[in-house]
Amino acid sequence: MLELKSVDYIEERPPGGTYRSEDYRRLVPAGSVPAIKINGAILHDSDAIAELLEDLFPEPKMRPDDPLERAFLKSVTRFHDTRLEPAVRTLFPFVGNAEKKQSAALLVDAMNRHLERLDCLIDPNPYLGGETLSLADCAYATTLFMMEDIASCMHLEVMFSKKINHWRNALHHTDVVREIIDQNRIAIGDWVNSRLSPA
Ligand SMILES: N[C@@H](CCC(=O)N[C@@H](CS)C(=O)NCC(=O)O)C(=O)O
Repeated sequence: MLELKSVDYIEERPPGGTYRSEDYRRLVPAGSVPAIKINGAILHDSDAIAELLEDLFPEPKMRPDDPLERAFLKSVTRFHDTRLEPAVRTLFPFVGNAEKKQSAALLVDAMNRHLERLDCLIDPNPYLGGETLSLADCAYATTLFMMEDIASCMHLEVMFSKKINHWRNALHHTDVVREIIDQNRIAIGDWVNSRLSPA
């Protein structure tokens, strides 16, 4: 969103190198990444950060005025934050753990069931809110690629419907979004490799 809204920012790693460090907890009491320091305040959670950025930097507009449309897109973002992304995170401990492939397969199945529900929920054209990107699209952009990269390194398949694939391609064909997705994929690839062949 910072890139899409052409906001200047500096990206930093958590002090101490990890969100688990005491220094990071002192700075960000919730202890999660991402967090942002803005106008002297610290805020965690992507969704809260995205809403604030939309309020402070309204151009380009990424949240509709119509109450029902706005609430619908919020519900789609919440589906990401409370269902799909947590399902992806359950796979992380299995990367580089070949003997646990059966358990990982069950978790990928669960992830695929969430994708089926998402397919019924949304009707992107080409984005979730229509012709322009919305906050809800931002929630999904990297996750829709990360889940495939993580599953495929365990030789497991993510089942994207035609509708979701079409939307995923539209996101990847959007310049700023593609750059962020591709950077994220490189970082995920490095992490996967470090798990597959630890130094
Ligand atoms: N939906 C949250 C998820 C953030 C999240 O869980 N981040 C992970 C690292 S990628 C984390 O900080 N985990 C540590 C924790 O939550 O205590 C967001 O986007 O801010």
